Amino acid sequence: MKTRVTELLGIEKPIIQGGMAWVAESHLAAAVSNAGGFGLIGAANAPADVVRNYIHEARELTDKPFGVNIMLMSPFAEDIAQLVTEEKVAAVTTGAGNPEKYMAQWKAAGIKVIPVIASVALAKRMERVGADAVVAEGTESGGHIGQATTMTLVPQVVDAVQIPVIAAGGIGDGRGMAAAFMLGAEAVQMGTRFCVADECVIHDKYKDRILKAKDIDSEVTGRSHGHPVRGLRNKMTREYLKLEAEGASFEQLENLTLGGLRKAVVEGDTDNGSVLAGQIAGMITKRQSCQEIVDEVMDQAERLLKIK
Ligand code: TUI
Repeated sequence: MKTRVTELLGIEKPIIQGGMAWVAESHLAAAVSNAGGFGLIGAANAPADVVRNYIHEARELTDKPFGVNIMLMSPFAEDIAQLVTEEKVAAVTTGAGNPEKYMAQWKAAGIKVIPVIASVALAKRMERVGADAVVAEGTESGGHIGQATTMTLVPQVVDAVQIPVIAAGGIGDGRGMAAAFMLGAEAVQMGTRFCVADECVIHDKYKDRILKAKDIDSEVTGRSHGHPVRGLRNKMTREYLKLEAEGASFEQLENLTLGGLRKAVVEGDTDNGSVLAGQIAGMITKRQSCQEIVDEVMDQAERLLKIK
């Protein structure tokens, strides 16, 4: 399936892996790229040395192109912006902010720039300052989220910009991918489905929590202080939402989640940690290799879109 996104990134299949904090490291990114999609290393809050190692490791594991996702709220965002320029990675995606000030240096280094956006306004602005494509990410996604749903955001962004649009949020199989293409998307980004991939190095208990999740197990914390984050309901989210309803301060709430993602991903503490995942978790019930995931999603989407 050829689209402007497969051309832009030099990939065979228009499936991009989300740049998930603590989850998207070299093994996962390389496996997705080897499967014909586009893998991403999630820089999250990691310092540049850690991300540099991931990039070098991924280059050992694949000859295919892969990218880096920069979380713009990270204290190291500036360092990572320089790092990707030096390393000349194939593409950069950005999240949780506006990457405008880095755009010129990345473009000059020949890096494709794909901001993740949650509104039409930011999509238009990113196009104006030279973005090559945007990821329109609906509120069904895991992690830090905007307000619009994928179903409403994607067609509105497609209508508003000329550059290709990649749909994200709530897409976990070929039906979701076909639906996104019907809305005008030219690729999809999936996160939660790749969390349970064999090549994904997160704790087994995290994977199990996703595999056992039901449709209504998704919860959003942090709405009261303007940084909503979606994950699976557990002891931590219950306490958090209780405190939030009681009007707790940002500091009190932050204490509850500090290091929470590490706790869940590395230690497997899915009760007290942050088990970030999208609303589609309830549909994800099997462990597969990245190749099996990419092939299965593509096959189903192509049949539905009647191009196979
Ligand atoms: O960034 C994400 N998802 C993330 S980042 C992350 S790390 C984190 N962990 C805990 C708390 C906070 C962050 C986990 N998940 N997705 C892309 C995304 N970007 N979604 C929404 C946005 C966004 C929101 C506001 C982009 C831009 C924006 O405002 C731009 C402006 O004008 O400043």
